[in-house]
Amino acid sequence: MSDLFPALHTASDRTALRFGERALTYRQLAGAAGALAVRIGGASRVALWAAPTLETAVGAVAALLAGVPVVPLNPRTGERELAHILADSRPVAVLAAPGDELPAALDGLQRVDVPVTGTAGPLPAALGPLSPALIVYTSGTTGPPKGAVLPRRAVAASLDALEDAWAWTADDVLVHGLPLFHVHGLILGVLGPLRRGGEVRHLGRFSVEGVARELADGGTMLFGVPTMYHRLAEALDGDPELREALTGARLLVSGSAALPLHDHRRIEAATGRRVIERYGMTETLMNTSVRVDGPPGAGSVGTPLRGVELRLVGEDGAAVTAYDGETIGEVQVRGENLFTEYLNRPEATAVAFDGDWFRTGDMAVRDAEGSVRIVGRRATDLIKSGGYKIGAGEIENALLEHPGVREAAVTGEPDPDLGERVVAWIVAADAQAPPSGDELAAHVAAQLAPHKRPRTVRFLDALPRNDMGKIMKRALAVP
Ligand code: MCA
Ligand code: AMP
Repeated sequence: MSDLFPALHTASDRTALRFGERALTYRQLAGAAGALAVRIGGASRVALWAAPTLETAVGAVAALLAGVPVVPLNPRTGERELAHILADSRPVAVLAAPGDELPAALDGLQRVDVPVTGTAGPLPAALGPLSPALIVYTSGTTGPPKGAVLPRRAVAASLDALEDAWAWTADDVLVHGLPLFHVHGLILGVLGPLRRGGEVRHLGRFSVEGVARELADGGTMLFGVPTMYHRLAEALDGDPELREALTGARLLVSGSAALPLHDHRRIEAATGRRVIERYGMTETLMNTSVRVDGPPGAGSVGTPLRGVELRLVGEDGAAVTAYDGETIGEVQVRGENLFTEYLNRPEATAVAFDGDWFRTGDMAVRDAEGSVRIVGRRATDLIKSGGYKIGAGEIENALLEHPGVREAAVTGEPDPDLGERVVAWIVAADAQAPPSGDELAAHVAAQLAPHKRPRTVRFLDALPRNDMGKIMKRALAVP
């Protein structure tokens, strides 16, 4: 039935998916997703309304069974961003749960309600390794998000490399509350357990209580972004049940941004369990990880995963040969885990590669054991907030469309909870009557997405500019 999900052949009564009270066994999932796959078979591309529901998981599996490329949509995406994604990816239908309310922008698409019961019909036999599986939108420094085209082989290669690094098996029960429109929550967090034949329990939305409850009730693994581990670390002191639940887990994995040492240490001190970090990207899926059987590595993202070649390239364009924990270079990777292209963006795809090496834009060092430590990013105009990648340029463009804004610059500032916080620097159109910070935040949330809204808004008489008129972002600092 599927090269990606062998466990769907087994018709087993093992639980595959659990979202709160609702669950599906492998037998039920094979039926529901198989039935939907027959309905959408032959479509050129479908969108998936990726709310944190059972239907989103079934819809994604169905599209993969049918060999139909699927574009996950953040249900909170604002008007401007949604219009861009739809115009760029041109899906012919949208998969959604029967009760989901869809915005008017989707009116032109055929709506297909995702079933949670059904009987599988005939499916395409073999699909090529390079045939597109998912198109995941990701922000760059300027302009609207680009669609990373992820082939089937990248999904398989990356998930199998994680099986190797983490000894991930069908016995594992993965717990998380990640959003389902990004690689972390959807590919690792839903397709990962299904490829292993194990179970995923999704919390609907992240909460400390939900994590404690599900880990105490049979969960073996936890996935989260650093903000989630930070919130767990904050709660540990007064919460013996949480401490016990984390202590009992087989594997705690953090990714999407760097987990501060302080949080690593607090969790380890309270539970005796280390948090394992892995490093990935929408375009590359997973590149490195601390191994379950490897040396502990707080502050490190571990070694390259099986099948991933990694090099560091210095300012001079030459590969860094030192394994000294000091010499910094840009991380470049190659392997079957990579995307094939940015949809409709051949120039952007070309610049992203040096031959078959993908330039990640992340700066790192390597120690004598080959462990990688990420030390920064090439582009200052990319902000990681709560594990979401956010481009300064897209927010500036949205702010400039607000009538109360004459000039806008966006920067990231350190934030104890979110890692980085989006900060907007504004020159008001009318200095006597500037718009409020809340109004500008709501404007960005409505145009782009709530997680892209500025958390701090500062008003200036003028933005600092150099002789060429370019905004000097480095001169923008807390007044
Ligand atoms: C607030 N809200 C608003 C506004 N203000 N809505 C509209 N307009 C406004 N002005 C709403 C939000 O929608 C949300 O609603 C609620 O207020 C709280 O929003 P926010 O403050 O953003 O949430 P948070 O609680 O601070 O979120 C923290 C979080 C979240 C849960 C950690 O940042 C998160 O889920 N991060 C995960 C990101 C991720 O998965 N990244 C993976 C990409 P409501 O309360 O109803 O929700 S990276 C990746 O995939 C690579 C491959 C990798 O390496 O993993
Ligand atoms: P995205 O484009 O949203 O998939 O985010 C990918 C980026 O997240 C990478 O290029 C890194 O900058 C960052 N990232 C992911 N995992 C880690 C990690 N464990 N430590 C530091 N940065 C990370």
